Formats: sequence, C-alpha cells, structure tokens
Amino acid sequence: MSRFIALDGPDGCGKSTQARRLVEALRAQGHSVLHLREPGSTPFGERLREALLDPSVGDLAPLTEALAFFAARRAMLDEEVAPARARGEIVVAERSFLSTVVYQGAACGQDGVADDVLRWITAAVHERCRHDLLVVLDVDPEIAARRAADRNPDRIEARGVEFQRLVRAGFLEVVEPGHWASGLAASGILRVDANRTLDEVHEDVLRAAVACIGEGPAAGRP
Ligand code: Z5A
Repeated sequence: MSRFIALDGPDGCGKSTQARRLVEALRAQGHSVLHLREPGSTPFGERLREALLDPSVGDLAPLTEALAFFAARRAMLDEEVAPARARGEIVVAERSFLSTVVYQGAACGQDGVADDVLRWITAAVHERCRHDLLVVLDVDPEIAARRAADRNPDRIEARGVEFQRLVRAGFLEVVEPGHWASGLAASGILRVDANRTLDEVHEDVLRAAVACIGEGPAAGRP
C-alpha cells in the first residue's frame, strides 16, 4: 500500500540521515521505496534548489522564495510522487510544505508570507497528492549548529542561530494539535525529539512510519 511520508525540521535536525536510515529499514522489510528531497528531485526542482541555496543570489522576499519552493514541490509531486503512488510504492521525502510555512512564514515575523496565503497555496499545490505522515525532528538550534559546524552555510543557513530559533518555534507551532497543516496529512504530524542519539531518533521515526503503513486506506487517498 502506497504511503507518502516526509521528514522535516530545522537545519541540522538530522533529516537526511534519518531519511536514509528509514528508507534502508523499509526496503529491508520488503517495501519498494522512493527517496526524494525538497527542493529538488526533478531536473526543474534541482535547478531551483541550486538558485535558492546559492549565497551569491542574495536576499529574496519571503513570497518570492515561497513561490519558488512551491513550484519545485509541485513538479516533484507531479513527476515523482504521483507516479510512485500509482505504482504502490512508499515515498520518503526530506522536507515538505511545512518548511515553507515555517521558513518563509512564521520565522520571518511581520515580513513573512501570511498564513492564509500559505494555506491556500499549499492546498492548491497538494490538491491531488497529499502526505500520509509528516514527522518533525525537533532539535535545539545550538545542538544542530554544533553538528553542522564543519560545513559552509548555504544562503538560508547563513541567517544564523537567531533565525534558527525562530524556525524551531515555527515548527513547534505547526505540530500543535489543531494546526491547519495536520489536516493535509492523513496520519497527522508527529514531533520527534531529535536531540537524542541517531538510534533513538531512528527507532521513533521507523515506528511511526510502520504504523502509518499498517493503517487502512484513508478516505480519498489516491
Ligand atoms: N527551505 C525553505 O526555506 N523553505 C522550503 O520550503 C524548503 C526548504 C523545502 C535546504 O534544505 C534549505 O532550504 C534549508 C531550508 C530551506 N535551509 N537551510 N539551511 P535542506 O534540507 O537541503 O538543508 P538543511 O536543512 O540545511 O539540511 P542539512 O543541513 O543536510 O541537515 P539535516 O538533513 O537535517 O541533517 P543531516 O545531514 O542528517 O545531519 C547533519 C550532521 O549531523 C551530520 O553530520 C549527521 O551525522 C549529524 N547528526 C544528525 N543527527 C544526529 C544525532 N541525532 N546525533 C548526532 N549527530 C547527528
């Protein structure tokens, strides 16, 4: 049975590592799994990713950034996620619309894209292809910064630890029960404490994914 699962969270929360481990574990259980990343995973999306992360691009308005992330997302849904779902595969993606809601919305304060605009565009972009499970890996920005200390920051990472605090607060808002975002994932949004060891985080992520895969089909699920 096909499922669409995304791992999201602040920079350095461990999404890429946990996505790789989840994909390996699910494949070891016999599932056919497609591993994607946002922005990216299509030729168009990878070109947008390059531009969006390139420090030489300089500042962009939050709405400009949001529209570019949504454009890359829609291409990935049409070209990769929908066909994989039709083949009955499990899709594991790094990041989701939650990142746009947080990075281009809540974390930008008054300059951010308004929540009702983000909600409208998200619904339109995901009209025919929605997540089953969204996992937010919640991490203290100082811990995340130490983990990524040996890397050159990309355009968005270069905003520093204060911005990362706002990003974390934004993710903690979207995992609150009743936030509109949870209505776009059949099994909802789960917060996982990512301040722990890789193995502890993996156990929680795998347990949630296996539970989601084991659940019966939701109404309207493609
Ligand atoms: N962005 C946006 O603004 N709006 C949007 O809509 C979308 C994205 C979709 C690119 O995302 C940027 O785009 C990102 C958000 C923005 N901004 N920034 N910066 P990305 O996902 O490609 O980039 P990232 O968040 O910077 O990913 P990352 O740096 O690769 O981090 P990660 O995937 O969360 O972590 P990792 O690579 O798995 O781990 C980092 C290191 O920590 C690595 O050495 C691990 O071995 C180590 N690690 C991870 N977990 C642990 C634990 N639990 N213990 C110890 N060490 C650990």
